[in-house]
Amino acid sequence: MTPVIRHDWTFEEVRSLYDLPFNDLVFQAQSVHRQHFDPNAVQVSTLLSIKTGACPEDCKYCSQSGHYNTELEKEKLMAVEKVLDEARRAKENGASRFCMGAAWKHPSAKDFPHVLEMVKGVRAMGMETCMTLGALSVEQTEALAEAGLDYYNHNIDTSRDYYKTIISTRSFEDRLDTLAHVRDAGIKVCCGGIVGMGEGMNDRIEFLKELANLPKHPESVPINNLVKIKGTPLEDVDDLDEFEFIRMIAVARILMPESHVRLSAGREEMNDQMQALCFLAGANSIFYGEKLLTTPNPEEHDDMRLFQRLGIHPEEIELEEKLSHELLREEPPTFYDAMSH
Ligand code: SAM
Ligand code: DTB
Ligand code: SF4
Repeated sequence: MTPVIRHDWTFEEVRSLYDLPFNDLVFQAQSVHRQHFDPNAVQVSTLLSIKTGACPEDCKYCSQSGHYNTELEKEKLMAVEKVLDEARRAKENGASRFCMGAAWKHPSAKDFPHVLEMVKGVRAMGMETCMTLGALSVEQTEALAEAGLDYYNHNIDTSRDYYKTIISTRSFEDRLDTLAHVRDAGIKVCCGGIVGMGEGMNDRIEFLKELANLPKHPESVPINNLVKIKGTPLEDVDDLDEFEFIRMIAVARILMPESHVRLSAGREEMNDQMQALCFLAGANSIFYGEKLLTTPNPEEHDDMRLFQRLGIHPEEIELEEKLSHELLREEPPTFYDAMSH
């Protein structure tokens, strides 16, 4: 029998999934999904940009690259207390994970101790922590693990081949190196990419194949639909067909059955029906809160309403965090508690 978790997918195999009739593909993805997850639970993360803009990298999709004039307001590293205030707010609103992003090539020796304090502070609130700070050395990765970081986000973004046309200031291999450090330090990996950047179907298939053939499947796989940013080289790129996007979610679900697949950037432009189809195709995580890093995300009450209409509930946080609440004899807030705020 074919093992459930595979790391040896061929291009042809992935392509034949991608090419299935839409109903067959979504049915297969939903069947796989049900074997591994509660089909009505969606994990909820909130994002915060802790250092914004003036990034030395030249990612052609990004509002924060210093190479393009995107009229973004730049901000240096936020104070730890301010970050913790935002995390508290996210928790009150029902998020179970707090993701902090910085526009760096890599964290500097000066900034790094503050970042460690942020991890410790957010964890102490009983939330899962996630960071995305660019490339990491082995030492930095180990220090983050020690501070209690749960997830590190580091995307491969697209196929190896197309990567070169999107980013010139670092390589696909550099990304794989940091991912290896993160995995080796025992931090969970969040790794995915962006579609709708003018890539071809073969690039999308190669991208999913690369993710599925990593030594271990990333625990979290964000699939972002490009948010077009004025001033970047991709500002006028053609939209990706919506069914192609749903196919990406479905194939990711089939290739990586135990991973959370995140319906990530781009939800602001999607209607409820499109998002419902993404959940049906196996997406089971979202970013929640009115802002992603620099661009808008759906309003919180719209997401709550969508969850209620679909009978979806937010996924429970891990046992370890629940235990800490029990020790404090307090009830962890639920997503729907936030509705009465
Ligand atoms: N600077 C760090 C890095 O690149 O690793 C972390 C932050 S970066 C903004 C995180 C990810 O967000 C990128 O890898 C990319 O996949 C996604 N992203 C950035 N800008 C986007 C956009 N305009 N539309 C969709 N996704 C985007
Ligand atoms: C990921 O894959 N998507 C998030 C997160 N990882 C850090 C970021 C999306 C950013 C969308 C554009 C913006 O808001 O600047
Ligand atoms: Fe910098 Fe990350 Fe944006 Fe690239 S994606 S320009 S590394 S913030």
